[in-house]
Amino acid sequence: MTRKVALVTGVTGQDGSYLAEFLVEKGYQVHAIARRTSSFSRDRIDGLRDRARENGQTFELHYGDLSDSTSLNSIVATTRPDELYNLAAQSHVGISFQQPEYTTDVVATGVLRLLECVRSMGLDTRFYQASTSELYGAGIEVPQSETTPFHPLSPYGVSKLYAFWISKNYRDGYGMHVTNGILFNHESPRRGENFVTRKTTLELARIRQGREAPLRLGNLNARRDWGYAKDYVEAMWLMLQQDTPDDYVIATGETHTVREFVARAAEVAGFELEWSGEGPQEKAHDRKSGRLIVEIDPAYFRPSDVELLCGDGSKAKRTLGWEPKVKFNELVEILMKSDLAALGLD
Ligand code: NAP
Ligand code: G4F
Repeated sequence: MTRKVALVTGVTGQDGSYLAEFLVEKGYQVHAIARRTSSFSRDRIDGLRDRARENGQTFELHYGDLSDSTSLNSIVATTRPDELYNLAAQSHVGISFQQPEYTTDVVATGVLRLLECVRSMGLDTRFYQASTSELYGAGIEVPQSETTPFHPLSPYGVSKLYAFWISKNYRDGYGMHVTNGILFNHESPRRGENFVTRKTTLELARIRQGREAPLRLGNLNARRDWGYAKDYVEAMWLMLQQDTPDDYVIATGETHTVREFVARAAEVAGFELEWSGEGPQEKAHDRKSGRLIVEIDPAYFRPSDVELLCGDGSKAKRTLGWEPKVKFNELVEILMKSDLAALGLD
C-alpha cells in the first residue's frame, strides 16, 4: 500500500509539531517546512525524525519560507503532497500591530503563494488553511458559527480574512479541495511563551519558585473560548478526510475571561488571589502571604482588542464527529502543572 504524503508548514510551532506527530503515527510520509532562523527553534520537534525512522516512518524537514515562492514551489514540486496543512504564520495578534506589513505578507500573501503552487502544478492536493476566530473580531453574534459575519480588529485578523477568502476563492473558482478550519484559541504546554495563557502559567511557576513577581498583563476582561491543541489537530485531519471541502468552526462552546484563567492557574499553583482596584490600577495579591502576584501593564493593551469569543462547534460535531475532550478547568491544570513540573515543583 502506498503511503499518503502530507506537507506541513509551521511545523516548529505549537500546532505544527502536534500535527506532524499525529500524521507520523497515522502512517503518513510527513514533509515539513521550517524557515531559517538565526538561533535554532526546533525544540517542539526534536527527535521526531529519529522516532519516525525507528518505526519505519518518514518525517523530513525542508527549508522554506511563506514569503519566498521559489522555496515553496520547489518543495511542493518535489513532495507532491496528498494533503497540505498550512499552519505557518506570524500568529501573535499584539505583535501584528507593530509589524503589520510583514504580517500581511506571511499571513495573507503567503497563503496565495502556496495555493498557486498547487494550482499551477495541477496537483490533486487537499489543502487545509489555518483560519481563526480572530475573523469574528467585533463579535456581531454570540456564539460564533460558520455563518456569523466577520469583522476583524487587527492587522493579523485582517490578513487572516484575506487568507480565508482567497482559500474559498480557489475552492469555488478552480474546484480545488481547500478547507478553512476556523479554530478558536487552543493552548498546550507547547504554546508560545508570549501568549496570555502560557505567559501566565510560566510566570506563576517562577513566582512559586520564589523568583521576582509580579505577573504583568494587559486586558483582563477579554473572553476567550480556550481548547486543547492536541484535540484541535485531530479536527484538522478529519476536515481533510471529507470528500467535499468546506469551512468548520472548532471550539469548546465555553468562554472565560483572562482574569478567570489567571485565577484558576494561580489556584493550581497554590495561590489564592484577592483582586483590588479597577482598570490599569487593578491588582491581585496572594491572600496568605500578602505578596503582589498580578498587576496591569498598559504596554500590553492593544489598539483594538477582541472582547468576546465563544464558538458554536455543532457543524464539526455533526459532520466530522469531532468534539473537544479537554475543557477549561482541565486545560488550565495541564498548562500550570507542566510549568510547575519543569521547575521541579508540583
Ligand atoms: P505558532 O506556535 O506561532 O507557530 C507558527 C509557525 O509558523 C512556526 O512554526 C513559525 O516558525 C512558522 N512561521 C512563521 N513565519 C513563517 C514564515 N515566514 N515562513 C514559514 N514559517 C513561518 O502558531 P500556532 O499556535 O501553532 O498556530 C498555528 C496556525 O494556526 C497559525 O497560522 C495561527 O495563526 C493559526 N491559529 C492559531 C490558533 C491558536 O489558538 N493557537 C487559533 C486559530 C488559528 P518559527 O518557529 O521559525 O517561528
Ligand atoms: O493569548 P493572546 O495573545 O491570544 P489572541 O490574541 O486571542 O490570539 C490567539 O488566538 C487566536 C484565535 O482566536 C489566534 F488566531 C492567534 O494566532 C493567537 O493564537 O491574547 C488573548 C487575550 C487578548 O485579549 C489579550 O489582549 O489576552 C489579552 N492579554 C492580556 N494580557 C494578553 C496579555 N495577551 C498577551 N499575549 N499578553 C499579555 O500580557
